Amino acid sequence: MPANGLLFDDLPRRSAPGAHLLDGFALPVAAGLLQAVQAVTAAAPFRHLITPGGRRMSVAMTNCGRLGWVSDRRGYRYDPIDPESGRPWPEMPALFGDLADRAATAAGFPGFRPDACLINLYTPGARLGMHQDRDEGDLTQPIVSVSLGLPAVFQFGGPSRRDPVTNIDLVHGDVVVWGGAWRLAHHGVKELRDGSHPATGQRRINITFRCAGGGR
Ligand code: MD3
Ligand code: FE
Repeated sequence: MPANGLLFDDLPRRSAPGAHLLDGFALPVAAGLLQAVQAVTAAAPFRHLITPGGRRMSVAMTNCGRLGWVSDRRGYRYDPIDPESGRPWPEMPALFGDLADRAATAAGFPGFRPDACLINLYTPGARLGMHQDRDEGDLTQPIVSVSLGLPAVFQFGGPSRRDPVTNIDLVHGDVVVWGGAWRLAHHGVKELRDGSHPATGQRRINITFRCAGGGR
């Protein structure tokens, strides 16, 4: 994978402006990010959400920031209140907002001010099926994704469910910025393999930053 380069420059027919892998971009702040995740989960613990179809997600989730992504039998939505606690989600740690803005700027999206931050926890066997992220109010803004801990095989396709799927490994410290033509690409994460990482033990944590509120 090219260092700090276009993610898809080796795949010219699938490349499009806006998708960038920033190899190891979060490494210098990884310990701080994990500490901040601890603080968030003390107030809003990881939980397994239920899909509208009634299935329990294998990935556990929580949120920080003004809006949090939630799923239940009624559907998917962004909500300012944590349904488990009845309180607002924890504030977004300053380190999160700073990293998200620096990564977005490095990828050509300056002035990124996410109002939602979804934190995913994978333990061995957890997976995320192919989906699009389209519940956000501002689809002109990218999504910034930070991977910590165990490596995962990330799958991405295209705007159509039938587009071919490519796999890439995301490892501890990787940051991906998905914008432009890639914003509505289908994507998923394969079943997490057993393993242990010095920073997280038998876990993978993925943090995504989103502009969910549509410019409010
Ligand atoms: C490509 N999370 O939370 S992050 C999600 O690793 C999600 O936990 C995955 O998909 C994870 O919704 C993948 C990478 C990602 C996030 C959003 C995207 C890739 C994307 C939006 C459009 C295209
Ligand atoms: Fe997603």
